Amino acid sequence: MIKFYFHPSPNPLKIALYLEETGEPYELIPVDTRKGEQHSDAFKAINPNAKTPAMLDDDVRVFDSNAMLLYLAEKIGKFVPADTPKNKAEMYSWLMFVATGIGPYCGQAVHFKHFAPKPNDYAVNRYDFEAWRHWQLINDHLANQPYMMGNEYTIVDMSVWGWARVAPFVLVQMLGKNCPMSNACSMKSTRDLRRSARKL
Ligand SMILES: N[C@@H](CCC(=O)N[C@@H](CS)C(=O)NCC(=O)O)C(=O)O
Repeated sequence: MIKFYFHPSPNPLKIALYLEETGEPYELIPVDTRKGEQHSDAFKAINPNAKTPAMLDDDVRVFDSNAMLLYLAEKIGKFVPADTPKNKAEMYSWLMFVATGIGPYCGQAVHFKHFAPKPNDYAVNRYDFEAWRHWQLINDHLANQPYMMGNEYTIVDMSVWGWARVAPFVLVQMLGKNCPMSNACSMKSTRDLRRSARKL
């Protein structure tokens, strides 16, 4: 059975959603990153980068959330688009966009807005600008289609959802009814319907 190393934060939640959506059996192993448990030698043998999420599938280790989504989707065969070059190109592009853009910029925006010991306008403005710019792209992309890949709910939506949940905390001004990014803010692709997402 899959051993899933978890902390309740955006990147691990993408994987929790996939496992819940597919019903794949897994054992959840909490890693308390606030206590520094990610730095133990035992955990670093699974993820040398010392971050959650990670997993062990028998003797196969996988780390980094979007790599894990791809691994699981290929293995289980659910929530992946039809295997065409066009679909694959679109899926890889958006997954990398989340991994290298949404995730890091949102993470740093949160850090400098909410947790930095001293106010630093330069850092806040830099990461806030990029976080907003990245969410604007998602928002525009979802303006005329329900899901990131068009009409089909896939691992790309799960990857975006991990961060969409915390978007109001990242982009403070998004709070409120007149959210200027309504498509991204309400995360069209998972809203209303996904019982697993509501559970997590
Ligand atoms: N690129 C990694 C980033 C993982 C990451 O930043 N995880 C955070 C939780 S969302 C973490 O473990 N933070 C603890 C730390 O940085 O020590 C992924 O997508 O899995």
